[in-house]
Amino acid sequence: MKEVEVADLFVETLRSLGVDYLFINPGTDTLPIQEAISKLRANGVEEPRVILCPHEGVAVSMAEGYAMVKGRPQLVLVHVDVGTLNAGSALHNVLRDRIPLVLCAGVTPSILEGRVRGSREIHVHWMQDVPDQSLILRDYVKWFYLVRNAEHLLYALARAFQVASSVPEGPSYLMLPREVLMERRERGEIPSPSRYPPPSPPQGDLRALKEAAGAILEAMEPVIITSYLGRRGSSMSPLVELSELLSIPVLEPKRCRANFPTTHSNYQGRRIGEFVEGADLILLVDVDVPWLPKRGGNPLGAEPREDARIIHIDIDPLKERIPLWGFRVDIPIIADAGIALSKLMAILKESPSINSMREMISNRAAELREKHELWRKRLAEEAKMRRNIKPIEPQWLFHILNKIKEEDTVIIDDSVSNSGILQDYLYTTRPETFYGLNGSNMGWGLPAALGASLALQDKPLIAITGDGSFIFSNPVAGLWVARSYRIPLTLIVLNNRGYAAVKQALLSSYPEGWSKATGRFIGVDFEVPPSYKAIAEACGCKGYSVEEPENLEEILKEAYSRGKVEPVLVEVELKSI
Ligand SMILES: Cc1ncc(C[n+]2csc(CCOP(=O)(O)OP(=O)(O)O)c2C)c(N)n1
Ligand SMILES: [Mg+2]
Repeated sequence: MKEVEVADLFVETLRSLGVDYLFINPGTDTLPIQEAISKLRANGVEEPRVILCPHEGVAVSMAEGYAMVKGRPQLVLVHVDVGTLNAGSALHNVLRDRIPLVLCAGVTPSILEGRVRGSREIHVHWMQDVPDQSLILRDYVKWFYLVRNAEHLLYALARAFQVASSVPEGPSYLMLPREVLMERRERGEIPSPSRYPPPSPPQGDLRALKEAAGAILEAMEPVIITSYLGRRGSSMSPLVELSELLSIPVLEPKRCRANFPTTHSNYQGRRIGEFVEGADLILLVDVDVPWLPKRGGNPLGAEPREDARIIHIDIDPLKERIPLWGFRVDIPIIADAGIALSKLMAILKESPSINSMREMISNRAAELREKHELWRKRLAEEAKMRRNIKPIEPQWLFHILNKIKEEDTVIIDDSVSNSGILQDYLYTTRPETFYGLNGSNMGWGLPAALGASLALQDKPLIAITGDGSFIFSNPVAGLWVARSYRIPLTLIVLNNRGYAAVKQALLSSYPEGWSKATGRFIGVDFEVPPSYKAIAEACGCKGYSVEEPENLEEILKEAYSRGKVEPVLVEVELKSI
């Protein structure tokens, strides 16, 4: 039988694992895989496609962006300990956003003598020898494994994909020693990944759902709070049905997905405090932080009633990866929330008590409509009041952007301190048209949007990022990828000359502090910001800059239309922090 290199078997397996793209940043340990792909290409096989990412953070966030749209894990391949360290903070988002992803890193050769193929040969092979490479990111992966021999490499690979794809999804980490990849062996049977599928997600325990239905029917003032239900597009419609059946307001403390049509009269935005405090029943659906401690005028601050019953339907109700969670729940239900909501609906619809509730339900509907319309009217007025204000105000920006974007335009939200306003103004009506960062690692927007755009193919995409987050994202690496691989997108950089989020937090923690009294805030502003437009142009992308509120619409329109076919950056000058 013909001998092959183990790396050949590795790359041949990737296709069957659903890998369309390999996001790579190479080193001496990844050479066998690069060589194997070259061999594949020579044989006319063009998949998986390879994207060279000149920074590992870009590779991880691109793979995240792709998987969040497609639902399938992709492969990121990086260089030993150093590549893993660079990948690290982007991996925080993958874990927090519950996105399936497989990260592979090489391992420096452990065989010192040169007799074995792949063994140590250059200076860095000693420098990159660390006691336990997995320690770098153990807290950020669901599963990790050091491949010790060729025999089990493919089983480990299949398992890495299986674990990453099982709910709650997340990253797997596989460490690949070079000697193993370069080993020659007879082409044995490649284990079929179809024999290692992820288990189907839990559907919701019927007894618990019946109990939940009973509690919902008894409630006079129920509310629904969600954040990432829309991770499966089909979940939006059961939520609409449930909200309509009983006229229950739907709130989003942090929109991470398109969960509910935001133009629906039951939709009440982020006004958590206003709705939660009177509620006697709170239905939490796929949400990590439903409200915040009450403080100042924050609309997310709330103290639920002591006697409020709380139901929680979530793919991850335990939040095991958040050591201290603390929200009390009476009826926790682990389930794919879309499926569980459909089952809940079936139970509710059969209930005889619904008929006697008709009047109350229609009164609630009318009340919610009025609240929704008043709120929308107020938002529109607030935007219009700012139409001539320079520097441009975010309300005006997002009001205009909302007019320009189409119903199926995909929004990637990395707008940090402006994310609440963005959420208020940008209508999200269709499933799978909104992706917001749930994690907290800055630098996500550009690379995540690039990955999403690859997955979306011809669908238009607008990404909005803070200037700080943009700089964190390794913009030269990201924009180089955008240009080199001709990935279309419209990226809006919110230039407020610094870290508004940190400044706001400082003020809120030290309302009477030195920073406030002296007006000198340390470590938050970019006094002399770079030209973001010039950075785009230096990378071969089209760049725009807008300062005048009256030019905003025209420039955004032009940028958006170009951004459908090429990478475009628009820098919008907002008020300095
Ligand atoms: C990697 C990383 N470093 C630091 C922080 C802390 N941090 C949170 S928000 C923020 C500022 C982000 O600035 P920008 O993107 O300009 O958004 P703005 O606050 O101005 O809206 C920082 C530094 C973080 N979340 N992630
Ligand atoms: Mg900023």
